[in-house]
Amino acid sequence: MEKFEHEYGAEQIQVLEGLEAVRKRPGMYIGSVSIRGLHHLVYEIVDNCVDEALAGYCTEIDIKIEPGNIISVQDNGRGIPVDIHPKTKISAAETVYTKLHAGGKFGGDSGYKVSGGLHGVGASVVNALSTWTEVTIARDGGLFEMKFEKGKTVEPLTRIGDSEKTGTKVRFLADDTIFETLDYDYATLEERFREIAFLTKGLKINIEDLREEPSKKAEFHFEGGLKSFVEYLNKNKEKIHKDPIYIEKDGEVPIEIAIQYTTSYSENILTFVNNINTVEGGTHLEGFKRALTKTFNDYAKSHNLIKEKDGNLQGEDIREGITAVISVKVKEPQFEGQTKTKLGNSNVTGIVSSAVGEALANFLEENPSVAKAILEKCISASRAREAARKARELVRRKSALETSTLPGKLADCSSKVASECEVYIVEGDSAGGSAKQGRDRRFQAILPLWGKMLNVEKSRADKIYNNDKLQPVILAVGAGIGADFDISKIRYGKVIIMADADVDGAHIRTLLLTFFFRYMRPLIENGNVYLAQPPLYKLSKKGKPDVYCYTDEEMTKHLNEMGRDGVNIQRYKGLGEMNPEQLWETTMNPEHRILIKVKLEDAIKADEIFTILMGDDITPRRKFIEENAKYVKNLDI
Ligand code: 28G
Repeated sequence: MEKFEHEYGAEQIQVLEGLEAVRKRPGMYIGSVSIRGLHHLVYEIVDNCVDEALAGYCTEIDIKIEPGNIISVQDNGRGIPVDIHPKTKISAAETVYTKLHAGGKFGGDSGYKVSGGLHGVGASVVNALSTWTEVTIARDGGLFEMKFEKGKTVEPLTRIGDSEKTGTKVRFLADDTIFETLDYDYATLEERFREIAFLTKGLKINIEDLREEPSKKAEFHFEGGLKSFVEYLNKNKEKIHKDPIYIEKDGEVPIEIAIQYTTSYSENILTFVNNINTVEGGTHLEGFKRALTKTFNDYAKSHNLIKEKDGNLQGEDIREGITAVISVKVKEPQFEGQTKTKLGNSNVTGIVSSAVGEALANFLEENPSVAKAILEKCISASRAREAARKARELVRRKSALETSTLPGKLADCSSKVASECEVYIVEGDSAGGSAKQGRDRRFQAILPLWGKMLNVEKSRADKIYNNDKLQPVILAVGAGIGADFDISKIRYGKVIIMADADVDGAHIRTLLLTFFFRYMRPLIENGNVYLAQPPLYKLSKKGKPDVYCYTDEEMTKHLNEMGRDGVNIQRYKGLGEMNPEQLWETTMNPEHRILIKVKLEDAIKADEIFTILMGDDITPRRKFIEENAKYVKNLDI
């Protein structure tokens, strides 16, 4: 109780500061004033609806992006209390919207409001950062409204009519003098609300973007909760067992987990604490992994699926092909790590571990055929890991013995200062030849790629090491792969994929991005991977310098400027059509070239496309090709 009093006092001091502090330093409250911060305003308001749902009173949320970037959020909960505080003479609802932290860390009913981090700063922060806000509440038989401008009350809570219903509706216009942009990204919001709907079983979330006709909209409602989430993540993958394994346990730390194994070789475990994606993992993930490893090993031994003398299956073997979502609710979460997305509460490890251990052991006993199928995969993963280790040692031994372990086809640059060096990965020998002649050899290296395409989707690490197409890439980059990848060893600051703008080019790009994503992810996260952008057209006219165009729009623009008559349009079909000088001028010269830095999202997209194109499941592949047939044709002119 004493602690409560003390901290309440500290809160009050902040209240004195008022919402001006929020407008002065918005970044402190919502992270940034970029589009991310803007989206946070919406999440903040929707979080309040979700809390009301978790408390058991709200079943449906409507979110609208109205023309003019006005956000409207409505729930069918109890409605924010409208009673007037006898001392302050201010309604509870107005207090929530005008006082920093009101209803936050210590007030929340559901008890799972988040302290620290970016969430849970409260509706008052949204109000402070909005040009205007209006709140409508249906409750106690009445309909009430209140209005604010830049966080200041312009109309205190007023009864404007009667209502049989209950609920809260909030509309706000974010302040364009504070945010860099008000242009909400519908896809980003939609994805987050889908996620929240998965995480909040039974809650219906509707989102509609009315800024353009026809409007975009989506409705999310998952009675299966995380089971539906895992099915969604695995929709294009080949499953090893039909129904996800589902674990739900209430208690001091409520836990919900769903697991489903696929034939893929990667591990995909998402973790959430109080609906926040804990990207850096933490104690809940540790507890989960610990139980998974122990339970499968115990089962495998007691059912004679592995021999005592072979030792244990490693955690990574047991996680190969796993898709899992872990969601825990923690009363006072401690977030650690660089991005404050790592759960620190140490008691959570044991709680999750024992809940998972118990439930999983039961599941395996009751579903022996599923247990066997999963363990067969784990055992072959373990064999492959052993083979990969041998292959890796071979590569290492080679590098110790040979003076140069660089691939034969690599035309290296003379500088050895990685930060200033670049390697162009080029498909095909003819383009490779032009690139070699056209480059600035002081800092530009060329690695031509040829040989048969490896299907990373169907390959384990041992095959990757020995693949004739990818091994040169691994050796040239010089930093290993997978768990051994060491970014400090990279030999080039820029790894540039240079491919044609056609189907084959798209194929090699997808392959390389997928490979980097799965085996050299830090390279992408660190911003070292780029796509070269060769021109699509050359316009030439007597007496004028040639003009290179990189898009159709650019071409039309320049064509008009040059007065169309007598202009010769050359369309480049491939890199091989350019002579070395042209390739240097248009695509490799740092002064003129256009490089696109690959973001993690791009790689995730590539990985998804790759799964569809290369995976065993034919239906999504056919669907993808049908849906993209037009695009592919365009690329292939
Ligand atoms: C539509 C957009 C955003 C909300 C509620 C409902 C209650 C509430 C909200 O109470 C103050 C502090 C702790 C109880 C709680 C209603 C209890 C009883 C509520 C929302 C009072 C906040 N009746 N619905 N806040 N608590 N929806 N939607 O903001 O003691 S906020």
